[in-house]
Amino acid sequence: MKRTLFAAFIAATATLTGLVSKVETASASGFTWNNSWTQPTVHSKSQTGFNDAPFQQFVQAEGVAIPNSGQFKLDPNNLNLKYDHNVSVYFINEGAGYRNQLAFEATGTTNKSGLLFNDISCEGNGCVGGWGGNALKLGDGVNIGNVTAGTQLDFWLRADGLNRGDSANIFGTDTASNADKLQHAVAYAYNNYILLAFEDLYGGFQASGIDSATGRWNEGSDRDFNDVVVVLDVGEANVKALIGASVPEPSVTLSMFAVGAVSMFGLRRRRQTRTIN
Ligand SMILES: [Ca+2]
Ligand SMILES: [Ca+2]
Repeated sequence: MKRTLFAAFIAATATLTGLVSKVETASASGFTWNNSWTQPTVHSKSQTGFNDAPFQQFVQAEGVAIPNSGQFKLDPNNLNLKYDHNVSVYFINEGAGYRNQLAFEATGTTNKSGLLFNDISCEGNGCVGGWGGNALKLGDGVNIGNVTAGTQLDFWLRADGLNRGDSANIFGTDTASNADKLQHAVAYAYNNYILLAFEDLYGGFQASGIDSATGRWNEGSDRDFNDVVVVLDVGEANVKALIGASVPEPSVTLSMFAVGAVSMFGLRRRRQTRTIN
């Protein structure tokens, strides 16, 4: 059951990624993790006013794929900003024994990169994990400053990087850059923010042993994409532009066609019926 859901999930994502990649120009290749990066100042939600509560519904219990709950799926490798914005990233949750790290890279009219969170370990009520570290509370955020129109944002997870350093696997929002050639990030638009959720284990679902293609170990992945969950504040205008630029999947096209057909009979429906399965 889980596996079937996940297969459908990946198939749908692959379709969307394939279509969007045809108009993709910016590239994140050449990224390297810089061990001299330091943790930016972490602001609590009482300082920023950010409310993490609406996003907790998308944080999955261990081993369970993210359901379709009315959020709009985006291509995590196509997070291009059409408008300037002072960008912040908020920690939502984590369900990982690993002490993960997250970095960003901006390429385009703004070019910079850096660490977002040095130790993604959750403390307090509501944590999926809670397996040591206690570095972040729900809703904690960092600011990466102004990012100008015409910039692509990419994000990189260093899996258990706090412990493993340079020997850790690094997974990006660009699936092609990942050693196991699997998707490790999903993105959704919700409430004028972008939810980004990562899988930190190498290899396919429950795969074990050495991956002969790379010599790296498969890690029995559960592919639950709850190992690092963050929200990006890139501004409402950018989120709306990203939704508008997304190529609808066949199921979405069908539902939109159905809406059109209903409208012909004089009934009004809003575009909120766009859903993805
Ligand atoms: Ca997990
Ligand atoms: Ca996982």
